[in-house]
Amino acid sequence: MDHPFHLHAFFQVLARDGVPVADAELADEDTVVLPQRSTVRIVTRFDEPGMWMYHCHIPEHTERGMMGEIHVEP
Ligand SMILES: [Cu+2]
Repeated sequence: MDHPFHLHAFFQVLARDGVPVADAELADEDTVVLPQRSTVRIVTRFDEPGMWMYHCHIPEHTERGMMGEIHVEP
């Protein structure tokens, strides 16, 4: 099934399944839908050090462990 991946920071999707997205599609987002067995490459910038959370936006998936933190050091 699809997973709406959410990061607690804005990012841009650079590629889907290894294929670069068109410049016109580049936009700041905080959620991207990931179809089953797909990948995305994103770029982001963290303005502050700390722990930045990411998770699937489907609550049952988050509760089952589809979440994590990115530790940003100063
Ligand atoms: Cu999910």
